[in-house]
Amino acid sequence: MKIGIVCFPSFGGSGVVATELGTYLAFQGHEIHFITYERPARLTFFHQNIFFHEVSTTKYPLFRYTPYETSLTSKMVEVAESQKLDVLHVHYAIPHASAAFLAKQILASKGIKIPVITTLHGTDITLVGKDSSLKSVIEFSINNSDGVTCVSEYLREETYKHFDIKKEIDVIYNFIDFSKFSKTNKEHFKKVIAPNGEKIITHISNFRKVKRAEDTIHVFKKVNEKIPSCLLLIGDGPERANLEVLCKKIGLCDQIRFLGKQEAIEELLSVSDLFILPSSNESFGLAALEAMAIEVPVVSSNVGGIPEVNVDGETGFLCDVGDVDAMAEKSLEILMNSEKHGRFKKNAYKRAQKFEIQKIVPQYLELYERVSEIVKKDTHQLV
Ligand code: GMT
Repeated sequence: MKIGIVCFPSFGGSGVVATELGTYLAFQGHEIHFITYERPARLTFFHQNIFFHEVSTTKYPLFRYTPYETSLTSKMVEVAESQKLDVLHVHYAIPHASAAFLAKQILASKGIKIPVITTLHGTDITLVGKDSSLKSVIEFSINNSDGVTCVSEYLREETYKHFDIKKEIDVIYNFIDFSKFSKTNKEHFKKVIAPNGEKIITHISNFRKVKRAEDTIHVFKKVNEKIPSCLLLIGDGPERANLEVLCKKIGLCDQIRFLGKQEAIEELLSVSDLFILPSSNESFGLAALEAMAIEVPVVSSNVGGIPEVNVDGETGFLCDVGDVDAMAEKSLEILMNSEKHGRFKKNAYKRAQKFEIQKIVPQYLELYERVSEIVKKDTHQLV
């Protein structure tokens, strides 16, 4: 198939999922056209089936706000027409789903029928989506997509709860590619980070408020009081400056390393003993799945779709949001008992296998084919 993928190109979860999906499909022989404002962060290589179409915007003194959505729509029309796309798959409702709706109408006026699939990722529904300035457009765009997917059961329920949705929503879980995410021997690296055998605790996020990365630091402080350990904070975002101040305030700058945005996440996870994800909301928790694939147990909050990924008492522990005492206690329970640690590591890996890319991506392909058939038969689509 010829598939257009629209996403945010940054390190955020939705962009990562879209890029990994497109990459896998390209290796399966499909032709993938990424349409976005920058080359996606994880698209760092050349493949003959992958094409990147940059959306460039027009700046004009009259425009107080650059009309990105309009440029994106035009680009979708141009690519769909010139490349003869079979399907457009947009990730994150805003502004991608509404732009895709307009693109579909423009294409229909030219006699071209194209199905639009929208994948909802989380904050497009649970945070941004609830904003009254966006709600009606999101609702309309979802109802007018030919196929809609959510990355967890939780997110599907939230979407039905907060919007008047007339469409059937499929749950297609996020996935993991074990050919990229598997434990590698990085003992030399571990010795540099933890020369005296300290336990390595890791947190990866975009450091937005919703991630509650400060809780990770408070949990770490309590763990470090009991066992020698160090904390790796990977990623970047609006809260980073506050976190650095917090580290100074509690006097743990030497034990906490801010590594910024990293590409070789699997290498850093390979030296990690525990992953902390204390988010106040998380529709899935892709970072937790990536850790589990590399045999790293997860101590997380118990909200959103996280319990669909991290199993309490098996692959890690689930605690109430903000309960840093419980998170520290559970972290110590894992780190201080090598038999339990080993068991949780194995369980985490086994659980991650349920989300193996080979099991999940065919569900998207099946959906593409299903909606393509329906759209082909639908005579109303042409305007
Ligand atoms: O908040 C983020 O990490 C970014 C956001 C995104 O859309 O890029 O992530 C959401 O999508 C990810 C991929 O489907 C999910 O794993 C995250 O749980 C979800 N984030 C939230 O719901 C807060």
